Amino acid sequence: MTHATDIDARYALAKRVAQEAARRGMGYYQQRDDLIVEHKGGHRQDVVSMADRALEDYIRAELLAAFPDDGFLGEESGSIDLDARCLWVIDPIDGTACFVNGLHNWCVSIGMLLDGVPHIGAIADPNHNELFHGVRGQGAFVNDRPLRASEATHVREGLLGVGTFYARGTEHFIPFLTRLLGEGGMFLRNGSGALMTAYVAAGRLLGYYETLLKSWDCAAGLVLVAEAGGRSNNFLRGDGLLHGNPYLVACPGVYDQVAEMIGPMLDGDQVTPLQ
Ligand code: 2AM
Ligand code: CA
Repeated sequence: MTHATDIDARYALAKRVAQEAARRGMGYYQQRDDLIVEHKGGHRQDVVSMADRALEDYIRAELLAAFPDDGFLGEESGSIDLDARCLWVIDPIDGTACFVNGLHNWCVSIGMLLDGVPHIGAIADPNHNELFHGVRGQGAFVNDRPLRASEATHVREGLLGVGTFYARGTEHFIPFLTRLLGEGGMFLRNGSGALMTAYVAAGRLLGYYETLLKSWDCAAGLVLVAEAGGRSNNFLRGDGLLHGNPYLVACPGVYDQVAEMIGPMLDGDQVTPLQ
């Protein structure tokens, strides 16, 4: 049985570990010329470094030392007990391509699902000294400030975060961009799905669309968007937890407009995983 106090303790832990992992990440970032970078699946943009692996090991050890019966899913090391009621879903560095190239758009993302629903989120961005955090039903914050999604009612009122990978780029992404620009909208891609999700919760972006995102990139951010009054698609449907799905988060006033630009694949049948 998971009691309310357990949620409080996990929330405090998520914030502390995200901050400490981000602090350690900064150490690697400042020495990034010494990092050996590998390219996953032969794709130049899909990279992993020793920093990713070391930070994931640290995060997994801290979380499971405090809550040994919890489940765990991480980008770099795989899963432990996916059927546990409390399942941590983490990305040690989201925005690795930025990280290895000296661009400041990367963060540590720690989410926790309770009975399959995103419940706790902590996203630490050490380059801007921002910790985005929240708990389902208890609000979401950046540092001490409450998060609120934008009140815009049309895409032309702000910026939309976007992202895509490989094959799906030509299949879905270009037609989507054509529609967005046709409506007077404009896009931004910063390379970190977790940060762009946090920016939707903060009202800085109107929304964020990714043709296929992975669960560790958004498990934390989905809590923040819900608590900030934003909307999201049914991202975790099918085996979205393990293989990802198309992803949309947006303020309530533009969600339907953007969903229409994406078309039925947003909440359609399971997409074929890449690679
Ligand atoms: P990463 O930096 O943790 O790899 C930006 O568009 C987002 O795409 C980032 O959150 C990035 O996460 C993610 N990403 C990287 N490689 C991917 C892949 N092969 N499939 C889906 N998303 C990916
Ligand atoms: Ca990552």
